[in-house]
Amino acid sequence: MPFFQTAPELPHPFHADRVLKGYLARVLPPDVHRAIVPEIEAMGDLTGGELYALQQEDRENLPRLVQWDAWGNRVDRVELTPLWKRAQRIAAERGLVATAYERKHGALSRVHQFALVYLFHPSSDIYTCPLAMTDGAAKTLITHQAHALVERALPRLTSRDPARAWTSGQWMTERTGGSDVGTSEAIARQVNGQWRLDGTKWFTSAVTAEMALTLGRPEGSRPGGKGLALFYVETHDAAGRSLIQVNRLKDKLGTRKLPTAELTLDGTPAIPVIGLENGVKAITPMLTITRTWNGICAAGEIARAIALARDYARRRQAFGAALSDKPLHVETFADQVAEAEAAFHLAFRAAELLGREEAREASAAELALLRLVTPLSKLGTARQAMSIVPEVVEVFAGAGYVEDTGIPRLLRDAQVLPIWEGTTNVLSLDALRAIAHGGALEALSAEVKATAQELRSAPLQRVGREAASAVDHAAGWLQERLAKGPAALEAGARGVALTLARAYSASLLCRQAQWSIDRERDGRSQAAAVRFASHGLDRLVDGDPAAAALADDRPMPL
Ligand code: MFK
Repeated sequence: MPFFQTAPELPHPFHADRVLKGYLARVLPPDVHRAIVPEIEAMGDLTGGELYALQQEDRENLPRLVQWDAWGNRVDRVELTPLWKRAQRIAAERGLVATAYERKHGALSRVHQFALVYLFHPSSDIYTCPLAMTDGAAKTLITHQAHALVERALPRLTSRDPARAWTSGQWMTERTGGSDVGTSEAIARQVNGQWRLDGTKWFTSAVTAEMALTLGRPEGSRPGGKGLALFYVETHDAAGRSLIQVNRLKDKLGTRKLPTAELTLDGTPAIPVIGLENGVKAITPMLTITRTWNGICAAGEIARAIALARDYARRRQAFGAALSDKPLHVETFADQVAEAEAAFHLAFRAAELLGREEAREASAAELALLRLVTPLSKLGTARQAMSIVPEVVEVFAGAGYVEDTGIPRLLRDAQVLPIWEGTTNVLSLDALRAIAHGGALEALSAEVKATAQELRSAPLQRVGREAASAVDHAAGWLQERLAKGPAALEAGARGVALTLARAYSASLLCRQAQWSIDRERDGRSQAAAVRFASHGLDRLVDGDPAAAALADDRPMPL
């Protein structure tokens, strides 16, 4: 009988997820836990069963842009993959956006919502992108009290009825790039009292959305982000005709089921959301939401990668034993598991704080903390996905490099996480912006120190102290760099952001680990905390005068 390797089997995404179950058991009061967990468990049934199977079957399908109908009419219709069509229904019916706005569980409603999203994401072929945008659009319209738009769009954006539900797009990126959005060139003109947009949006979220939030510069306005205005756009008129031209779908490295488009606005009707200036600032509520989704989705994708690799390692026989019994595999894989557990807690802490803000239960310190934890969670978890997922692919070795195992998708889809919604460097600068507002670093430091005080297990106490000392080091470093000027500060921004992200993750993981020791008599979270800290929390780097010579290959006299 010739040898055939056994394929990995996905364990139940909820039942097999010790980290998610333990977290929910700790943070949810018993009545909320009883109410929510069956729903989350059911999402696990779906995402590990029907959706996962469909994802494998659907592997080679791609969305298709149909620009013209048989009679020469420009239609710009996108034909979706079967999984996306199914995901549309599930997302509405299971309230993946609605849960946050129904707010059945007060400040814990975001934890409720994001536990569902965390399980849904890895089997959704990135249907979470339009959902994140939809959530961000709802939040932005509410924040700006754009009453007429809230009345028109919110019931759709938060509907549980698939026939009524809308998704929103976010069109920020132009040919000038997705980071320095203030350079956007789209022009807004008022014609007979109606605002209209002209320009090219170069990299949009899913173009299947019924509406979008976008930026345009009212004619004659000043340059930069302050001269832009935030607009609400619907993509079709009442007769169903497209109000935008879809030039092409992007041919991307990953997220290939997601119909990201390049489009032209040619007199597209638009409604200002809040005034006619400060558009960049006006769209930031959307960024807060989509960055939180990014962190949760990174944690979900990492969990999927770990679950598949763990299962495979138990099946794979090599050199006379299962891979899961090989000491070197065990060492290297445990490193990834520890990083994954830390990433989970950072992502969910952002969700907790957001929920507290929305339920108006957040203190001033928590509000400042939310502003900092949002970029930290986005950038920290995205970088962790980029280190963990390639290691997981390596566990599968050659099989992980072969498309029909489904493993390469994990790698491709992870690579987007540190890119969209702000790169690691852009978000590191955003973290400095958050710190400059005041109160955020102080709140983070106070929380990390309070946690360190509460820990009773000696190994956790050591990690707790290390986290506190990394935060102190970052705070001292910032003071010192402030005195040296903006270039010195900017050069070290990533080091500061990663240090804070890692130290805060370690502290959050310690809190969970102490609970797990006390309540579950389980040492795995403690082991994860110790191992995570052993990878180093402090990522601060001293300025290197040779950096420009190396980066730009300039001559460097000795
Ligand atoms: C699962 C997830 C799915 C995701 C799918 C994504 C598909 C879509 C594809 C894309 O479009 S990806 C590209 C997304 N682009 C970004 O996320 C933007 C990245 N760039 C930034 O975030 C820059 O930092 C920023 C554009 C905001 C910088 O622009 P400016 O004009 O230099 O901003 P400035 O002057 O620093 O800030 C303007 C105001 O906004 C300031 O307030 P004040 O005027 O009161 O001083 C800032 O404090 C405020 N602000 C900036 N960032 C903020 C913020 N406020 C709150 N939160 C923030 N994050």
